[in-house]
Amino acid sequence: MKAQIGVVGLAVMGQNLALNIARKGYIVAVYNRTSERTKNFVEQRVKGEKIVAAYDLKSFVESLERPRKIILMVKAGSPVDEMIDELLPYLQEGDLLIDAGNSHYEDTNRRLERLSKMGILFLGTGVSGGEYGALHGPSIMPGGTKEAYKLVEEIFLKIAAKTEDGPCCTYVGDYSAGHFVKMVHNGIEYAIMQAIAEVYDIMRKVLGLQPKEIGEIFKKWNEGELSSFLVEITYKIMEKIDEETGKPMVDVILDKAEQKGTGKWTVEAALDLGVPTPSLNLAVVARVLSHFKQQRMELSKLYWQKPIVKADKNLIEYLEKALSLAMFLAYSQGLWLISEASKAFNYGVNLLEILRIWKGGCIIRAKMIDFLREILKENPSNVNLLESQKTVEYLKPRIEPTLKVCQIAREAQIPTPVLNSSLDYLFSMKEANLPANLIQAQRDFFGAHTFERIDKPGIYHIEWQPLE
Ligand code: NBP
Repeated sequence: MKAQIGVVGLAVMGQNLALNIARKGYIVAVYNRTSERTKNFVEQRVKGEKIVAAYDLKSFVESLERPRKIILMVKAGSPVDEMIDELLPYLQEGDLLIDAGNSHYEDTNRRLERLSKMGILFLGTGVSGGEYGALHGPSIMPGGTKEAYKLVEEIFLKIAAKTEDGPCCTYVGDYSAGHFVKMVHNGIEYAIMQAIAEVYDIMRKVLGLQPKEIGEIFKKWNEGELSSFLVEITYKIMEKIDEETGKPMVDVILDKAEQKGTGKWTVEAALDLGVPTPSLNLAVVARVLSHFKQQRMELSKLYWQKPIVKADKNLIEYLEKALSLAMFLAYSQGLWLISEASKAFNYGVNLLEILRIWKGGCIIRAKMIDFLREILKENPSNVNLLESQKTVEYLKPRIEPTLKVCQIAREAQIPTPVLNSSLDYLFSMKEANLPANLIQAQRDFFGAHTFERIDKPGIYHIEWQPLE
């Protein structure tokens, strides 16, 4: 019997995805560039699942039923192109390639165009949930043609995470919609992670709490409105002890945050499309800045001064509110970006569906998503969630506590880029009069860039000073 689907790339994601599919009753063919990895996988992890290992691409492709369905789970970037080039000689019209890695959406468009000319179907598919999700149920975001999606819909729905609102997989939209949405998912993830880290930092430096105590607070928060995967793993991280030193694990980890690109791409896309996503932007900047460890250590001596640490008895409560405000705004900025991209690139994305498939399996799954869906359901065309009365009622009481948190952090000289930028975003968006009038005047002064007036239509330029 032929295999019903193939997986190329057997690093953490590919292995777990292949096992997940096989455990749902499908026959899965697997291939990896380095045969050693395939061998180890089959010997160590395959236990009775119907997994057929191939050690050359020809026999891998030949082991698949037609039309062939092949999931590529290789490193994003040139490895995807190389794999496609190597597979092409063995493929036939109507076969389907699914790029399930974190590819850049523009690469996906390019690959789609190239492959469609050859009659090969292609799905740019975002998969979130890490290795655990890949094995037990990820959130799956496929984009491309509906025809291509239909070929794998049954398998995807079976392997996806399940919530009371159904499997966490939906046809996201045309072209590179799947990879765009996954990219923004990661951008939101960066912002929420950074906001949590800032809250943790304040608990340590202002309140002098130990990781175990902080873990207890996050654990409690995880039972309330902040209930989410990222808050859950945070309390588990706080509880973890390093076996070598006996210290909290978090205290032996170097404070340099890595990134693989999706956060940066989100910010680039947002700037290109003209959508303000400051919380997401600052989360990327915070990771970049963290890399200057040596400089930070030297500068900390040069600028050292005893910080004014003003604890407030309600600080924990304020922190909870500040984190919920930052989380909400990270989602709302990301959703706005997706909706603008959907218009610009003709994706046809349904934001309610995106939120539904983010309810389970993925890294940004959170109780708050139900609330976001409620807001969006009232008016699905209202892509800027800030305009909803429900949002106003939610955010208004959180402004004061967030402000208090930011003020305390300022006084203690603790950086809070995402908490601050979330507030600044809200303050800017709800400000009827921004000082952009002065920017326009400056531009016109030095570059004759013109400006509009508030009292009559038209484009104006004045002589700000004699030219001589
Ligand atoms: P990696 O991103 O670490 O990639 C390793 C895999 O790519 C191996 O199978 C490797 O084969 C293969 N590969 C490379 Br590298 N260069 C290749 C080439 N030129 N031709 C063929 N194969 C090549 O694996 P991963 O962490 O499992 O992630 C896979 C994809 O899923 C990535 O795009 C990633 O961004 C995305 N993703 C990862 C996670 C996560 O939690 N890790 C979550 C969601 C999405 P080899 O064994 O021969 O070196």
